[in-house]
Amino acid sequence: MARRAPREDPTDDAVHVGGPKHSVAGAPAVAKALTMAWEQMGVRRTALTLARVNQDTGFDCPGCAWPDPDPDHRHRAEFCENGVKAVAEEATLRRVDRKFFAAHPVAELAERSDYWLGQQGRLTEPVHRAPGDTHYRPISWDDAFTLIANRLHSLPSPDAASFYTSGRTSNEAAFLYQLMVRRLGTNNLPDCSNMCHESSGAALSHSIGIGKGSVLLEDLYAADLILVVGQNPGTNHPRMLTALEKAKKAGAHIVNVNPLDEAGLRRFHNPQTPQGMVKGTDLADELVQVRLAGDQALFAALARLTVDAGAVDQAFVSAYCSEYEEYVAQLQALDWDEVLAATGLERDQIEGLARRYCESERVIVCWAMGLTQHRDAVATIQEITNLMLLRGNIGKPGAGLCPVRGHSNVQGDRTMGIWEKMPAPFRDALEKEFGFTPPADDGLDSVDTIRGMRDGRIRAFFAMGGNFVSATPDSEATAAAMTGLDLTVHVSTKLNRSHGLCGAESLILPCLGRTERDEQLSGPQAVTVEDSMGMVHLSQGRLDPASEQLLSEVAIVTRLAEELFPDDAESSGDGVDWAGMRADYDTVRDHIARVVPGFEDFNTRVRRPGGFPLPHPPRDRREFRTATGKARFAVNPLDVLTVPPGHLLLQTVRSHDQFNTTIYGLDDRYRGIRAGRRVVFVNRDDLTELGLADGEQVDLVSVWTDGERRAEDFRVVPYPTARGCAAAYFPETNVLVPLDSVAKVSNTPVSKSVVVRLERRAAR
Ligand SMILES: Nc1nc2c(c(=O)[nH]1)N[C@H]1C(S)=C(S)[C@@H](COP(=O)(O)OP(=O)(O)OC[C@H]3O[C@@H](n4cnc5c(=O)[nH]c(N)nc54)[C@H](O)[C@@H]3O)O[C@H]1N2
Ligand SMILES: Nc1nc2c(c(=O)[nH]1)N[C@H]1C(S)=C(S)[C@@H](COP(=O)(O)OP(=O)(O)OC[C@H]3O[C@@H](n4cnc5c(=O)[nH]c(N)nc54)[C@H](O)[C@@H]3O)O[C@H]1N2
Ligand code: SF4
Ligand SMILES: [Mo]
Repeated sequence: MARRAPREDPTDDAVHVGGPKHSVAGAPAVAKALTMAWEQMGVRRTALTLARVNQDTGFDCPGCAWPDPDPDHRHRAEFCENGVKAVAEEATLRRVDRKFFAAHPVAELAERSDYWLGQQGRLTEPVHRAPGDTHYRPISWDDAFTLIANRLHSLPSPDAASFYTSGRTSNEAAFLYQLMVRRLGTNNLPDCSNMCHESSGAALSHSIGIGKGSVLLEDLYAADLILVVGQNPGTNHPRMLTALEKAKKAGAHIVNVNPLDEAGLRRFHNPQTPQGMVKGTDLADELVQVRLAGDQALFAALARLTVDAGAVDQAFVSAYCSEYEEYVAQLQALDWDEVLAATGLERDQIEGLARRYCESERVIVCWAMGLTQHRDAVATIQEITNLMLLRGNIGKPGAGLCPVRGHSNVQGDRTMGIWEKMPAPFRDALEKEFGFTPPADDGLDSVDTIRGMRDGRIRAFFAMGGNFVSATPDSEATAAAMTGLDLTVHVSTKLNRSHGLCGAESLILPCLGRTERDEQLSGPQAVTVEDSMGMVHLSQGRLDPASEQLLSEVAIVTRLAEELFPDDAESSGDGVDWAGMRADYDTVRDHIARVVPGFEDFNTRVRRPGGFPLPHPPRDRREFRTATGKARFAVNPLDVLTVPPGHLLLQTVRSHDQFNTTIYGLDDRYRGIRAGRRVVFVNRDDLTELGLADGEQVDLVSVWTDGERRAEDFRVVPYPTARGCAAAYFPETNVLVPLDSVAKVSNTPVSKSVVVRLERRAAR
């Protein structure tokens, strides 16, 4: 099959609704993935590239952060449908060149959808839009670096710039990037984590002393009970289904806690085995169809029932935990009417689940965005942790907490110091290693960066990957803030809306992707990544770069740093040797080994097959480095979210054909949607109550203290979701999420419980 030209956006009336699927993966998934790959890269390149995904000597899948099995247990095809799409999106043969930029003014790019922009192909050379100019025009790398350095140096203070990171950046590039930014003098290092698992990190750091999950892949196979809460792995972590299938065969009971009965957790046809293709396995034994934002109440009720049943592991609690008495006192005040209203569940079902929890010796709770993007996300995750502590479900095989991360290296970027809140030990280690004093004050996260742009405190924005304008809340306000800046710089592989909605002066710096060969002075380079379970391993691309002009992210950072800090190049011996680190990434890893705990002997250990695990004190030896030196029961009062009559709670989710703001296609196969994205899923009974019919077109209007926001023209789809709840896709609905609607403590945008009403559109 020849590669096809990019498709245009179809009209909204093309959308086809077929109802949710009852089984997933299997032959249709393989067929769909290969068709998309062939369209983008042709047959030969597809075969060559896929043979190397997630293999020991290949590259890490640029999709999600789900871990790979150890090398002895890997299949020849160790990837999923959505991994293939992610690879095809990057390894595409389509190109955006100077003719493209001459033909499409910035004003036009600002109007295009992320789908259309992504379809144009890979960026091939650096481009610059001068202030007042209508177009991006080619610029040499040297001129680009000189210009950016001059602009950054002429800011009133380093804190007038903000440096974003998306989670695909390698450990090496991330480490150098934060080093450059801190050497410049600011901690303004927002990242996609701020919108993603920040709530998990904040909750777990307080409760167990480390912001990462405590579960390894083999633990899943030893669990008696696995709760999958607020997560849609069939779409977003497809190989997790393989792991759940194995867990199930080993005897685990699986419960899906979700307002939507996601097809991925129903029946799974494993494409890696012939039996799987034919028979399939029913994954979830039970659906707990909780109302949006009802999980804190649910888990508090489970904890109360555990205490009442006398099922607390007193030995564990007294040896390892603090604040137990305060916590139990609070549980005594639990109000069942409040629990039933918040969860929308029957008391029987909660009691049944509590019994199963108390009878299970080894329990794992997995979660993703369904928990983290709510106002009380941190309290909710702490409530889950409380429940798990009651029965010692941490630090033993087959049990633990498992936040499932999004971007393939989002966890690693944080480990490398991409964080606006710089911990003192990290700062001291940087100072000792590189001989300068990093800034001490906290910087701005993603939401505060937008506020800073809006208020004029931020004048320049630099992005290491990602699509800030589309991924962040309150799209209109954010776009206005971004276009009001003096300078925006985007290090990117593909075009997206942030390139059109840019500052007065703007640069796009095209970089290598995971799949591509990275040659430096000392020869071909590999980079490293950390998966969701804290395993660090190598990734080496082998494809010819999309253009000879592309630089690696490491090269871009180090060359810009040389322009920013010309004194470092003087061989006085005490500056940072940027050129040396660029020439040989082993040198970067030697620095990391001395700065970041857990990376001792990095270069040797990462070359072992499968890489190495990072230490996790609660998992490894039940050691909790919290403020009390013990695992902490967190006491958080219940504050149930109320919705005014005639309104619904809207969650914004991913379709099966997208990776965040990258839209691969317009179908959501498992939810029965084809050829369109402007749909809103609503419970049939709610539709009846609201006087709306299947297929009607509505505007979604969100209500917030500062006024209303509107997303126009969505088709109503009756769907089995919890009562009072609705769902629609992001980024189209980000316009509805108010900038000030953020989770307590973590400051994460509340993208999963937006109060909306549906307004019928006048008949057309
Ligand atoms: N193919 C593909 N893979 C991806 C991504 C992608 O876009 N496409 N994105 C990556 C990234 S960055 C991330 S963070 C992950 C995201 O992975 P997910 O978190 O699985 O992604 P979402 O689509 O946001 O789905 C949220 C799920 O939580 C449920 N949910 C929402 N609110 C609640 C609630 O209040 N309670 C409960 N119990 N459930 C709730 C929703 O119904 C939905 O099933 O996926 C990663 N992997
Ligand atoms: N309403 C709503 N909003 C959300 C969410 C939600 O559930 N609902 N989810 C949030 C979550 S969990 C996340 S993680 C964020 C995601 O926010 P981001 O990480 O900012 O967004 P992405 O869409 O993943 O970024 C895609 C862009 O990254 C660039 N890119 C791809 N690969 C590479 C690479 O190797 N190097 C470089 N330099 N660039 C590359 C491409 O140019 C591409 O256009 O969105 C958040 N926004
Ligand atoms: S599960 Fe995630 S990491 Fe694994 S192949 Fe699929 S997209 Fe890639
Ligand atoms: Mo994410």
